[in-house]
Amino acid sequence: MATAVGEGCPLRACMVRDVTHAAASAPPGAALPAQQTVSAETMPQAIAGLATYATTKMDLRHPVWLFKYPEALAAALEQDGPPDVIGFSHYIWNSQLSLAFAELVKRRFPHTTVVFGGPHYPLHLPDQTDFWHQRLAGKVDFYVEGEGEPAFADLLLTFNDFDRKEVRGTISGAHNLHDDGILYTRPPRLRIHNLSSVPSPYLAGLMDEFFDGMHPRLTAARAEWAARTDTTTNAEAA
Ligand code: B12
Repeated sequence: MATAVGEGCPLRACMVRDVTHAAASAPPGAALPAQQTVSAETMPQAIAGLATYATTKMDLRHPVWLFKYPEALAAALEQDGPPDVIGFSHYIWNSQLSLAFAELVKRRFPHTTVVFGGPHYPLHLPDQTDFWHQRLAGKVDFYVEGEGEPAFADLLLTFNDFDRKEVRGTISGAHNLHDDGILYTRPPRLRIHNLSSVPSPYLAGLMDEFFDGMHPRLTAARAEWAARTDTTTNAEAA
């Protein structure tokens, strides 16, 4: 990778996860069911960890923007224009909303690279290939399988130097369906055992805006998750 740790990285990434569904908050033109409830009342700690980890690997010219509420993301995209990279968490409870946003972003901002991550992803290659063709193709550029922090940071560093079309199966844990129709994959790397390598998003102040009724998510779950053997993937461990 040509960009060394600590060198300037001009990319701007923004992310959304566990988004609140509301009739008025669907992205314009998206066919989303009208819902009125918060689908996950937890702070977006996982994506915030991606952000704090990334800052240990590169100097981002623009801080990573975190989003939980779709209204805020839609407003930011309207007002501030497209980011270079946008990441979406993909859980069973926000799958449709994340995919609708991804489709909208791809339609309006084709140069923005869309990265997905999270456990709502098949475990085995044949199913992953079907999943890409049936749900992700045309909306998502990369899917990070398993723990996201190192793979996401590697992707950001790579996009800093290379066109995303050149990235095929070179980053552990990152999958992408190339124009040639082949799903390029590399298995996730070993799990992070030293969780202090992911600086606390709470101490970094990234969670402050989400003390608005959302519940903090504690790392106990991850400690349990990380304590399992290295021979299983995150999804298998779950
Ligand atoms: C803690 C937990 C809960 C908590 C908190 C949930 C929350 N919203 O935060 C509670 C008890 C509330 C809960 C409830 C439910 N849960 Co739960 N829960 C978990 C558990 C045990 C740990 C999650 C966790 O904190 N992991 C630690 C964080 C850091 O990891 P992470 O979220 O996976 O994020 C990492 C990667 O996925 C990836 N990543 C995530 N987003 C992104 C985005 C990008 C761009 C990238 C690159 C990477 C990336 O990188 C992150 C950092 O490494 C997991 C099982 C597990 N062992 O993972 C199930 C799990 C997430 N839950 C699950 C389910 C189904 C539910 C329920 C729907 C159950 C039910 N029927 O009611 C509810 C609904 C929750 C809701 N809407 O909020 C499923 C989700 C399956 C799926 N396909 O999405 C899981 C995976 C368990 C399972 N195997 O079935 N849950």
